[in-house]
Amino acid sequence: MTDNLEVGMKLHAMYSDGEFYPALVDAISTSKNRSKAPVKVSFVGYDEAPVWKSLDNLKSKKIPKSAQTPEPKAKPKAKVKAKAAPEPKAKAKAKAKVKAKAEKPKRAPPSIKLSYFGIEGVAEKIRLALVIGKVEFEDDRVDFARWAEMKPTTKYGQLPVMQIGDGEPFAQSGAMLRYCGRMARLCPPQSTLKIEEAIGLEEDIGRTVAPSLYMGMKPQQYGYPEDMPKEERTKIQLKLRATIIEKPDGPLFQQLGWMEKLLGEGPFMCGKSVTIADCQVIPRLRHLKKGILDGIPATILDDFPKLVEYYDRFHEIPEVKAYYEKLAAAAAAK
Ligand SMILES: N[C@@H](CCC(=O)N[C@@H](CS)C(=O)NCC(=O)O)C(=O)O
Repeated sequence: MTDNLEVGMKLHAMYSDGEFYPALVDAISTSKNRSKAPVKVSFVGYDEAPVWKSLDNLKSKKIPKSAQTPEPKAKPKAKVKAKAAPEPKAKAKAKAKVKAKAEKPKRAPPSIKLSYFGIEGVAEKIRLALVIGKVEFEDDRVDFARWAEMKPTTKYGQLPVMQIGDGEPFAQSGAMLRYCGRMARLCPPQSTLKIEEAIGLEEDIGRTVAPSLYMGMKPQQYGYPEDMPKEERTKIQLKLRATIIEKPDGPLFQQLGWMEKLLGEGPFMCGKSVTIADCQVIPRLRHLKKGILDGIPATILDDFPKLVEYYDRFHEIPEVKAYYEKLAAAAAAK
C-alpha cells in the first residue's frame, strides 16, 4: 500500500484536531512493527516533531482509495457476535447493529456553546471565527442577573466559557479562538508565525488601552479606593487616554501604525486568506472606532487609511456582513 509513496512527497495528513493539513513524507517503513502506521510525516509550517501515520490518516492520489477509507470491519465482528449469541433475536439485533454502523453517515460534529456577555469584548473573535467558518454554535449571551448566579460555577469567575458537546466547560478566549479557528480552517499552518505576531500586536494594544478602561471599572486595582467618585475616575481615564493617542509617539498611535505596516498590502492580516489573526484584530478596531471610550475619538483610525480599508473589506465578507446585519436587526427589534 505504501509502494507509490516516496520520501519528500507532498500529501495531506490528519492532525490531532482531526483535520487534514499539508505534510511531507519523511520516512516510509516496511517493518512489521510499523505496519499500523508506516509513514512518517512532518506538517508543513509546523515546528513539531514528525509523526508516524497510518494510511487512513493520509490523503494522496498515490494511496489506493481502499487504504484511505478502510472498509468497515463490521462483518467479521458480526460472525463472532453471532456465535456467542446464537438466539435468533440476538442474532438479528447484532446484524442490525452492524448494518447501522456500516451505513452510519460521518459523525456529526459536537455542539458548541459559547457563553459570554451581550457585548463583543473578548469573545467576539471566537464568534467571528465560527461565523466565517460556518461552524454552527450556540451564541449564549449572559445577562448580568444570570451572571450573578453563574459566576461562582465558573473556573476563574469569568466569561467566556465554552462547552463542547456535554464535556467540561473551558475558559480562556485565546484557547477557544485557536480551537475554533482550526475547525473553521482559519489557521493555515504555514502562516502560524505571522498569525501569532498579529495576535501578539493586538494584545499589546489591549494592554495599552486596559489601564484607562479598568480605571473606570476597578480603580482599586490601581491603588485608588473602590468607591472613588466617577468624576475623579474619568479625569484619570482622560489623562491616560490623551497620553496613549499622542502623535507620533503615544503607544496606541504607534501600535496602530505597526498594525498597518504588518497588514502591508493585505488584503488580510496574513495575506490572501482570512485567518484567526483577522478575527482577533477586527474586534479591537471595532471597539476603538465606536468612539465609546471617552478620550479616544471615533476618528482614531483616520491616520491609518490602509487599516480602514482593511476594516471595510473584512466587513464585506458575506458571513460577517450577514452576522452583523442580523445582530443589528435583533437590537432594533428590542
Ligand atoms: N483571559 C480571559 C479574560 C476573561 C475576562 O476578563 N472576562 C471578563 C469579561 S471581558 C469577565 O468575565 N468579567 C466579569 C467578572 O469578572 O465578574 C479570557 O481571555 O477569556
